[in-house]
Amino acid sequence: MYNPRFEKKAFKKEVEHNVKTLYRKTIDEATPQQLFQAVSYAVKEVIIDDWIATQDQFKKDDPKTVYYMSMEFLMGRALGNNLINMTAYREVKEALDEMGIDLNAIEDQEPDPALGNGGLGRLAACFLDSLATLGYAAYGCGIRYRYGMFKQKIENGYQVETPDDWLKEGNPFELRREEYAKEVRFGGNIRVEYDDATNRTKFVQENYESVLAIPYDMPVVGYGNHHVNTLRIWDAQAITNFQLDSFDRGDYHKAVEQENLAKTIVEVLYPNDNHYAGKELRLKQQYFFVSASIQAAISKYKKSHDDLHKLPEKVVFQMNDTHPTVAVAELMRILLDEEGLGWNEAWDITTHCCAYTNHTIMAEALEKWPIDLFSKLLPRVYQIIQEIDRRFLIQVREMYPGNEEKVRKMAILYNGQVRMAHLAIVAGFSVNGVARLHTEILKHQELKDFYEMMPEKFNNKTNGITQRRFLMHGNPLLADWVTEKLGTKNWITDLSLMSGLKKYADDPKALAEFMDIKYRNKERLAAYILKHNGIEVDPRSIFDVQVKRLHEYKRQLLNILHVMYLYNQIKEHPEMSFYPRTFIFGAKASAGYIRAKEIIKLINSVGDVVNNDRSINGKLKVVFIEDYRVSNAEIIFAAADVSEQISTASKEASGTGNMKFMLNGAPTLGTMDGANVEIVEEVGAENAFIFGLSSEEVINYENYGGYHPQDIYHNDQDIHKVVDQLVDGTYSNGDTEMYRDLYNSLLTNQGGSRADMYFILKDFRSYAEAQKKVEEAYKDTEGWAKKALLNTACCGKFTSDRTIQEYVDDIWHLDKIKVEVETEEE
Ligand code: 73E
Repeated sequence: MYNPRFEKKAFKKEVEHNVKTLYRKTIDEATPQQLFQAVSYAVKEVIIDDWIATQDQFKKDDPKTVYYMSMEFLMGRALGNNLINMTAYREVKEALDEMGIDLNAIEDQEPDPALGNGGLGRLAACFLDSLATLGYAAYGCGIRYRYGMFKQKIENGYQVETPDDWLKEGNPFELRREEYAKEVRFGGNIRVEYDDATNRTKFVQENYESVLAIPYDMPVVGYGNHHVNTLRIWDAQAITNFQLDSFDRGDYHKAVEQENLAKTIVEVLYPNDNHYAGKELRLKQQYFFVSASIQAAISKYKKSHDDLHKLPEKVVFQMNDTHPTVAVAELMRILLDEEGLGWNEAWDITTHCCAYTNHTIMAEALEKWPIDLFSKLLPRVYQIIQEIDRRFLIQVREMYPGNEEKVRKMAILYNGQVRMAHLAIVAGFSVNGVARLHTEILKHQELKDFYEMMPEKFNNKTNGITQRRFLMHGNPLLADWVTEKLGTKNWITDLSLMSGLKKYADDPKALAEFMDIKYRNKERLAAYILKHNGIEVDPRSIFDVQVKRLHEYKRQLLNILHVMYLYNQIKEHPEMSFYPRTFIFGAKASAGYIRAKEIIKLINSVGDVVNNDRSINGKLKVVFIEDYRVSNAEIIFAAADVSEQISTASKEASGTGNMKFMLNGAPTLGTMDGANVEIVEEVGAENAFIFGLSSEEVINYENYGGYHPQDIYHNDQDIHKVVDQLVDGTYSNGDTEMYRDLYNSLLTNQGGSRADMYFILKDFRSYAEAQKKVEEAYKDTEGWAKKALLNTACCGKFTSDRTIQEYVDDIWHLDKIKVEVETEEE
């Protein structure tokens, strides 16, 4: 047994006790939410012991620690995941059953912590899970947003956003750690002083505003190893509390301002995925959590070490995209101004502590802060960046004498802007992409100049996902089947073992079992859809799924145009054989992204028409799942037959949803983009459906002025018809303007952007053919089962455990920890 405190009798008693002391109620009287709280506190009790044991072990072993700095951690619900990782899920489920409590219903009471937008934030969460499971010392460093990703409602086909008040009932798993608060300063001016005693120039920030950063710690439980790391997210509080004496001193205005600053800074997650909005508040958020986290890391280090020069032996800061890149300048500032080191020493330490991950080449996502905004908000940090840039450009000129074009292309400060990616590359000792293709594009296109100058920094780390959440928790039926077939549970921490399933690819009984599990998961999703959408879908139909953020480059528009084409086909040829299909979408659009919202409306409109057309006998259904998030994602992946990964080649750096589908036995229908390339390599081209332009072709078109979608529109009657249906009222009750913008975006150049810049019409035929192959393949029941099973069997590479081990081996060089706890035999 993992821990005697999960022994049924003891656990039940603990839950009863919690209901009593928290709410003065009995189990029968408690509401589901109160039961959730009581159960969570009982679980937390056990976690805390392991958490303490882990921290004690850290003190003994003094391991090197990674600080994973990220604006986003899309953790998803904690209760079920913690139980799984403590190997107590079953016992607790049974204990609660005996009390007449349904664990699933209790889990549903937990708000989904959604402190992230999409892939980037979820990757951070998977990484924390793997770091703890592999036994490495790690902190996640981020922001405790008061409101996370908005909740999405669909009203009359349109997306409506409502605030995500995730903390309203209290978060049972967090600990407020007032005693580790740090001050963070903004604005003001820098006074330069000469200190005769030390012979040094001193930089003193004056007239600044400041806030107090208060850490909240959340446990990150490793699987079955008693290892508990910490996700430390920062809340903001005013330093000068709103006191009368400051009013008397005439500081009333400042007191109010600081109150406001503290309140606004952590108020809300910016809901933009793959997009830079350039808002001052966003930069405040970045500096706020970065400064607090680095201060905390340095104070911790100094408690048991006295030589800051050796900081890189114990500490590494991994920057999750450029969002936390002020970290390099902040670390320099602390070393220079607070610790009194010289520039060269400080630079040597910084450039051995900081590493950078690039997640996107989308131009609109590049962070380029206006210098006037930046220097006003962070005057000292800005001075330091100027000096970093000055010294870097000397190197560039040395290496490329007379080549001022290089200087312009590579400078950190250029054209009135601070280019954060350049700062991250210059100051980081490692620059990595997130899939092989993406890293190659970085090296040879986007970051070519930097790669030529410092090739040793560049490396690839193909993303991964945690099988603990996305198979064990999300798909218990398949998880149990895998354990039975492999004869071991070891795949839970060693996903390469999944290859042992390959031998069942020709075993009719195993294939039938596999597809039966898929069917039961489809029934579960069908029930969810009926409950939430009021739409009846047939679990025998092909569940064709595209769930991810809504973005033009992800091409949900291609998918829905193809649905419109299929509908036309069925209407025009009612006798044609057609295997019933359910197209399932789930996607949030950033609140200000108008075109993305039009696409959501279009999907819902097509659904309305198609789902209500009795003449097609239910052959086609279109479902838009509201409020796509981690908790319903788990149910969706488990039930998918087809995984739509159809981004314009070169645009999706990796994708991670693709891996979750694969793990759950859904073949990929996709382009040769991001990690799809490696998925196909692992599973074999015969077990995927690949279509469309290659990344090279796309990049070539882009470099030579695009292509002419009008040619396709005029020459292909099916495409012509579908595109026209955007403006002939078919899906808009006769309104010819509702989708005019989408129509125009496909056919005409507009301002800065080219017609059909995501190559939707260009790839349409090839996509439709691949879809036809999916249908043919699905009709062959056993052939399909084999493909599906092989996807699960070949997914071993895509565990975040593998990714994290590569980060450790090549970048972080962390020490493994073994947490010793006294328990009975496990
Ligand atoms: O391809 C995905 C990738 O799998 C990429 O688009 C995403 O990161 C995932 C994890 O590596 C991503 N998100 C962002 N940039 N890349 C981003 C940019 C700005 C704000 C929020 C998110």
